[in-house]
Amino acid sequence: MKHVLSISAAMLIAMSMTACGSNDDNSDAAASDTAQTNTASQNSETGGGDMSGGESMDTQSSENMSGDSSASGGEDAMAADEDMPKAAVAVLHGTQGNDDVMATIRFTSQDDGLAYTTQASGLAPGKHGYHIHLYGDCSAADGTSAGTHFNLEGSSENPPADIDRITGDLGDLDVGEDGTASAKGMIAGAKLTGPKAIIGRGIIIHEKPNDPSQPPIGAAGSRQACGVIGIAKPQGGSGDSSGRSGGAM
Ligand SMILES: [Cu+2]
Repeated sequence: MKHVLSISAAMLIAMSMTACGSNDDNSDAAASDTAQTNTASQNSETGGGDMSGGESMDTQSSENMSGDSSASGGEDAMAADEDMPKAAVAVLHGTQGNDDVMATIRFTSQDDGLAYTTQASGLAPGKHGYHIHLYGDCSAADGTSAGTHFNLEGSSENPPADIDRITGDLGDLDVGEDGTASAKGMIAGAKLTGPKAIIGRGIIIHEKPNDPSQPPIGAAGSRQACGVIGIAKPQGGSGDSSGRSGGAM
């Protein structure tokens, strides 16, 4: 009994030393790192293995991070071609009150723009306008956080007064009686990278069709689904170098 008590007391002391070491981190990082390492190895002998594991992981990861950051400057300028975006995807979820709506839109790079295919479900039958919006932000329950339409030609927030087209337009989804729709299209001039990149932007499906007489927004009504465009793995075929692994999808 006495023996157990003395071990527990030793562990308590060791743990309190560790706690002090952690608190000292800010005042003298190098010195307290050394002290922590010593304390940690003592703990592991008396059963404090979890703590020593965690601390040595911390030390390693901070070393790795500093190593990466010093090397990344050169790598950024020469990103491997296989890592460059070749396809993009947006998965849309219904906004508040439209819980059944789902849609997936896939983009692939073409010489003159981006081709896209759309699959949607859970929508009311009829036509629904949908667009690329300025922000990839679906945090608002009604989708308004995605901002206005993304204008590939000039300002999105302040398009010219005489503009005669609907900006960011992906067309109208023609939804059948079963609530589903599929569509294909092309956005001329859009890219996956650079100033006209759509990756990181938002996509909104609206309750109503576009009204061509009301550019640049199209007055398609409330926002029923919202998603963010992200980099996608290329899907087989069409000459991409990673086609050999496309079968895994
Ligand atoms: Cu829209």
